[in-house]
Amino acid sequence: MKVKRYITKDVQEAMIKIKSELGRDAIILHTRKIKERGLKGFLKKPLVEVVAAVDSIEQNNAQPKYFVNSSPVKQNIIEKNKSSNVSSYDINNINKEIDSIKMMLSTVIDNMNKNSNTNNDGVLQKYEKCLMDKGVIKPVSDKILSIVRRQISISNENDSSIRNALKIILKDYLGNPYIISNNSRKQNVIIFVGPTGVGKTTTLAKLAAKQTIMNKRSVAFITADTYRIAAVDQLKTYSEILDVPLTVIYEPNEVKDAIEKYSDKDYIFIDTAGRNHRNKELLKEVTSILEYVESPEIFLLLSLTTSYKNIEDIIKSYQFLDDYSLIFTKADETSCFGNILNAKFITSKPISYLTTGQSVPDDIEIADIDKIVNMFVGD
Ligand SMILES: Nc1nc2c(ncn2[C@@H]2O[C@H](COP(=O)(O)OP(=O)(O)OP(=O)(O)O)[C@@H](O)[C@H]2O)c(=O)[nH]1
Ligand SMILES: [Mg+2]
Repeated sequence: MKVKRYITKDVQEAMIKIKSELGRDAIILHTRKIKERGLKGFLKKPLVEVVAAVDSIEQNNAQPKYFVNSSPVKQNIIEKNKSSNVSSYDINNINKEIDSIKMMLSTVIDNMNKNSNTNNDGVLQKYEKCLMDKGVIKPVSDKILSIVRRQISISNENDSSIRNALKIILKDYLGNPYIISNNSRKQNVIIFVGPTGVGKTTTLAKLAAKQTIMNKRSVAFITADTYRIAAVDQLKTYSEILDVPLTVIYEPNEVKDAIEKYSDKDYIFIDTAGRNHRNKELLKEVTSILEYVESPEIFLLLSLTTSYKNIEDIIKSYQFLDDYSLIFTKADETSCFGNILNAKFITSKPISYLTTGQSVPDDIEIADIDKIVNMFVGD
């Protein structure tokens, strides 16, 4: 190892000398500014001291290597210097310089990350607005966007890659739709609950019609809605059109016999009276009916025209239900689909169907998750 000290007017001059004298494998061990002593030195520009080293001198036209690397190289130099005449003072200085370069590099990387996150944040804010304009509440959009933020890389992502990440996350968040079971070996008992006028009876008729007309399955209706005179008539009309038997029950315990009566049917659809969700006594009726039904599939219906506050209250009032799926009605009457994400956030229950009009049986579709995601962040 040859170590040489150069004192020149600037670093460039030192490099030229090092290059010509020590060759391209030379490493810079140390640089500092120095001033000549006395008045002369005070008046003159400072000089530069550069200490360079090389294992063996090579061709003169070679480039010197700058020593700005991390620990393995540092270790390498220390190893090499063990057998050389570089003093421990020089090695300490090298270590200090490496540590300060490392600090500088990490500051530069931090700043790069900050800049790219700021750029990503601009795009994310746009999508936050998109979600909130559609009625998604802040905690839900924060939750979703924080996942996006974690998943996109530190580099400056473009709009379409952020949107794709958001789509994947929304899809994952919404999960797979739950559709009424198609188990031909067992009887499927399906019960519809929800607030007044949400579309329970109409939705029941739509789903029953699909089973009987399209799937050629046998169906029966039970209604516990004797609260309004017209309610029985409404379901009776559908039962006649679809040629499906109907039993009206006046007390919850009567549901047991009615189910037994239809033991030969593939599907039994049970309609319940729409109840003011703020009246807990009235809601108990649903609990009582459920006591007599063995493993029913329960659907809670929510209208997409309902405000978030009311959706939240409705969901809370049906907390007594263990397991259910969500049907969103009246999707045709709004462009605010935020409550789909909000309801999912509060309940974590599967989404089943969306109803899209008054027409029986056509205006219903299985929740198409891709379509829902596109409603929020479509192209
Ligand atoms: N626009 C629109 N109207 C709907 C939809 N579903 C149901 N309706 C209408 O909403 C009104 C109430 O529907 P019902 O099926 O009687 O609602 P319900 O929940 O059974 O009502 P109650 O039994 O009184 O609690 C009717 O006029 C339906 O035609 C839908 O998807 N879109
Ligand atoms: Mg009804």
